[in-house]
Amino acid sequence: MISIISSRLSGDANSYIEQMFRTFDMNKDGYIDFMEYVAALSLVLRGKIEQKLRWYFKLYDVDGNGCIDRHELLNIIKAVRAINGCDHDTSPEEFTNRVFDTIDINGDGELSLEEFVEGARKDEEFMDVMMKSLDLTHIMTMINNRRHSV
Ligand SMILES: [Ca+2]
Ligand SMILES: [Ca+2]
Ligand SMILES: [Ca+2]
Repeated sequence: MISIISSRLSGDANSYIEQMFRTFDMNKDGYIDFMEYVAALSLVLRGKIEQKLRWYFKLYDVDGNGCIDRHELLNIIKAVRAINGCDHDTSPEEFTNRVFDTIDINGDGELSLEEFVEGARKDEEFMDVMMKSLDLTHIMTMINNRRHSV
């Protein structure tokens, strides 16, 4: 099962998993230890929406400059779709553009933390994608897998 999922994953999805792994690896030693695993699980299972959104923001801001740009969001959307493997009416590009047009309030082409959190709250479809991006069944399997292969 795991190998089937892995073989379907694109490079986008793999780098997304890498990024997620790094976010969970809080002391940056290259391993997800038990406490980090538990912290990740409890955020995913019991975290409040606001907490999760802040965490997503950190995850999606790949270059860590404090903003999510169009390119970063597009990569995430592609990865989420690759991981969840379902069909959509809109392309990742169309979806990214729509989200940006809706939630980039000051129109500077980047999403600040405030814009991101507010936007996700107001935009049901975007929120849905965000919540799917932490779909445990796939993500935790992959992280667990990765954890043992390091
Ligand atoms: Ca660690
Ligand atoms: Ca960024
Ligand atoms: Ca903005």
